[in-house]
Amino acid sequence: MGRLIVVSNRVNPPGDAAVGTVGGLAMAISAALREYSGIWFGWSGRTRETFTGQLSIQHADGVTVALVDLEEQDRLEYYNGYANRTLWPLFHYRTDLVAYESSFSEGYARVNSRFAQTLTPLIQDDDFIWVQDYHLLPLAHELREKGVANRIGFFLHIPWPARRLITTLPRHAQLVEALFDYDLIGFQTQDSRDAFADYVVQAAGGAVNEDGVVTAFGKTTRIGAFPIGIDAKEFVAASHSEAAEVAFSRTRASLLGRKMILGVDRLDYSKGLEERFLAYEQFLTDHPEQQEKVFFLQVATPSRDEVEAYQDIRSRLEAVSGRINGAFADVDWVPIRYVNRAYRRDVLAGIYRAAHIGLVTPLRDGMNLVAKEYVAAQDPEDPGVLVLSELAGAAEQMREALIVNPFSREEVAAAIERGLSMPLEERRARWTSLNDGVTHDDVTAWRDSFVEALQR
Ligand code: GDG
Repeated sequence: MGRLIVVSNRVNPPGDAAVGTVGGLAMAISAALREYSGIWFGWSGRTRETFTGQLSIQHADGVTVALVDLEEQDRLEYYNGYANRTLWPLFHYRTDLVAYESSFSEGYARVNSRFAQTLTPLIQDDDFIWVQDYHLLPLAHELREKGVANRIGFFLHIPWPARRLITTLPRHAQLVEALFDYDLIGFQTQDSRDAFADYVVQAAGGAVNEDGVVTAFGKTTRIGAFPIGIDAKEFVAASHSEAAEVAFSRTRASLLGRKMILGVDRLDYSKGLEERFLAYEQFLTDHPEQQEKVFFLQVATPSRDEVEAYQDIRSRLEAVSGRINGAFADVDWVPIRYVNRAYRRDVLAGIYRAAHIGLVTPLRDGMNLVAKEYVAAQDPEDPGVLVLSELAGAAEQMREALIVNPFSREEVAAAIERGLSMPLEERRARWTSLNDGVTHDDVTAWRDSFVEALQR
């Protein structure tokens, strides 16, 4: 069997795992690459004056990492531009935030072509290639143009939007047609897979059969839902680590007998943080008897802060949390602790375990791994309650969570109240069933099912 080549916008070299901030996805990809003696190819995150296509190659932990530098213009037009100001908001249903600039689509095409140009010489005949996410939708097309005939698969980590949304994108047909140069296209959910199929049939006049074989633009590919999971074993171990125990005890001690509601997110408008803060305010208003008995910890790690919409959401959240704290706080109690920093993964696991409610209410999310991590980190004897948005991909699998509409303050407030008063027996029953899913459908299962389908 050939080698596996994983291509993604950014690469987390396996050695970084020691720092403890590398996510489960990076670890799973590293593990797959070790198994297939593979290569992980992507942007170094650095820019230089002109593009040279020169690769920096490192060998870490049985995996070869190949990194390429881009130009400053690429960063602005491809990364901050088309990827994060056009595709990300559009695919998360925020058409109000979408920028349609021709320089962005040119930059996106240029970088995909540069990726193909630098990657092609590394490819051997029996390698198979797995491309990750929305930054690289047309990469297979670029590789095919350079004569690459290998198996190439694609996995989309974010939602595939409804047809009426994707058709607002200039040259959408070109973008979708390019996807037909993959041999397999994987989505997080059945819902995304169906939305793609709907586009193929209704907008492209193509056909989809029940095995997921799709034909359009005179080409054929396959589609499927491959819901991503977490490395549950690793995360359970992290939640028992010394760092986690310390974080757990520190957090619980700071509660002074109160109950804690927890949110953990990248600071992104798709995560519904403002709506979540307002729902919590609603809860405090609806249940004055709960004031001073709970508090809400929101960890929001700064992200993409060169993009204006991210600066906006950051200042809005500061204003809303400040206003709520001003309105409700007392000398010895603040209702919201809003933290803008990143924690080590093991520390985070301890914080999850200390929380009585995991509040995961994105307005749109491909999957949402925080929901799964929250479950994995719980104490089986005394587990917390997961409140989960029906608009997160995770809601297709995690039906035993308290499922809410994140746009409804009343619904979220009621779910918080229900979670806080849920009897131990019901908490255990719900958790057991959620945890079975998280353990069984883990990141290894995701990876293996995709790679097997690609080889088939
Ligand atoms: C995209 C899709 C899909 C967060 N704060 C800290 C920290 N995190 C980690 C979490 C979790 C990860 O970041 C976030 O993953 P999500 O899945 O919630 O969201 P995105 O970043 O938007 O990911 C998403 C995912 O891709 C995978 O396919 O599920 O839908 O949008 O692992 O733990 N990690 C550490 N410190 C923090 O402060 N160490």
